[in-house]
Amino acid sequence: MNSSIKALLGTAAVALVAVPASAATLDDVRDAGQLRCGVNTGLPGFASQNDQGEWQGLDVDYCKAIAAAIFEGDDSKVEYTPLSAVQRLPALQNSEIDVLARNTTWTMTRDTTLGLNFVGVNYYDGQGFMVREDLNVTSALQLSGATVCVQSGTTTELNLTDYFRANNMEYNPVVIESQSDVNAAYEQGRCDVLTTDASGLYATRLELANPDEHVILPEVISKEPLGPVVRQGDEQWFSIVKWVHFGLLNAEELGVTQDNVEEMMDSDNPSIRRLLGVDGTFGEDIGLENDWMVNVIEAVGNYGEIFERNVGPDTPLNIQRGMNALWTNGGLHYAPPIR
Ligand SMILES: N[C@@H](CCC(=O)N[C@@H](CS)C(=O)NCC(=O)O)C(=O)O
Repeated sequence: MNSSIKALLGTAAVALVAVPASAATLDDVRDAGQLRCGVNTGLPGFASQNDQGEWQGLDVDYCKAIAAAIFEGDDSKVEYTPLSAVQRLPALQNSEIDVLARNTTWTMTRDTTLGLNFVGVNYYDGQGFMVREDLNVTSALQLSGATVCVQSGTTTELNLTDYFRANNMEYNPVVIESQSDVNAAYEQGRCDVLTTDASGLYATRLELANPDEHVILPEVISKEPLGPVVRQGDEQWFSIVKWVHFGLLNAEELGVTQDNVEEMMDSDNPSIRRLLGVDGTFGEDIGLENDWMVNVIEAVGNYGEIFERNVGPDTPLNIQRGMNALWTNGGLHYAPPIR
C-alpha cells in the first residue's frame, strides 16, 4: 500500500473513531438548559396538550424524568417537538431532538440500519382493528374486501399487509400521513376499518363523535414494543436514558413512590439505598448526581405511577396493566439491577 493511501486511510480511521467522542449529548443538553424531546403530535395518554397547553402523558413523563435526572429535579426543562410518524426518525438522526419518546416500535431495521438505539420498552403494545358496531363484525377474519385507513411511516402499514396476505384476504388501503386525517377519514366513512396500535385505538375512539358506536376487534396481530430512542455513537447518553427507564421500573419493584421517596432514603434495604444514591456512585458514574433517581421519582413517580396516572383504569383510556405489569406481577417489565 503506498504511503499516501495509508495516510488517507489513517485519517479516515481517526475521523471515524472521532465521531462518538464528539457526540456529548449530555453537555449539549446542559449548555442548552433544556432537553429536546420528540413526542407525538397528540395521542391522549401518551403525549397530548391540555387546555393550558401543557404536555402530558406516559411518553411525556419520560421526557420529564430524563430532564429531572439532569437538571436536579427540574422537569420543566424540556422543549417538546411534536412529530408525525414520518418525521420522527429523521428528526432524531438530524439532531433536531436529543431523545424520541413517541410510541415508536422497536424493530430490527430501526435499531440496526438507521444509526439509532432503542433504550428499552416503556409500553408493550400490539396492533388491532376498530370498526363501526353496525357493521356487525366480530373478528378481523371477517374483514376481507374492507377499506382500511392506516397511517404512513408506521409498522402498522407493514403488519396490515402481512396479516391480510397471511389470511388470504383482500383489502383496499387508504394510506394517510397525518393521524388526524386518518381519524377524520374513518369518521367520515371513507374506510370501514381503522388500524393502529391498540393503545392508539383506545385513544382515537375517545375522540370520535360517538365512541360507543365503535368496537375494537379481539385480534392483536403484531408485537409493538414501544420505547424511547437515541442516536448511536454516544454511549453516555444511551446509558442515561436507558437507566432512567430501568430506575423507574426498579423504583416500582422496590415500592419507592413519589410520596415516600424522601423517607425511603433512610431505608436499610441495600437495593433502595443504591437506587436513591445513598450508597454507591451510580449517578456520578453516568455523568449525573448520585441522587438522580430521587429527583426523577419526586418529579414523576415510579413506572407504575406513570402508567396509572396517564393510561390506567382511573383514566379515560382505562387500560389494564396486562403485559405492562412488572415481572413480579405476571407482566413483562423486568429491569436489570442497580449494582
Ligand atoms: N408503533 C408504530 C405506530 C406509531 C404511530 O405513529 N402511530 C400513530 C397512530 S396511533 C400515531 O401515533 N400517530 C400520531 C401522529 O402521527 O401524530 C410505529 O412505531 O410505527
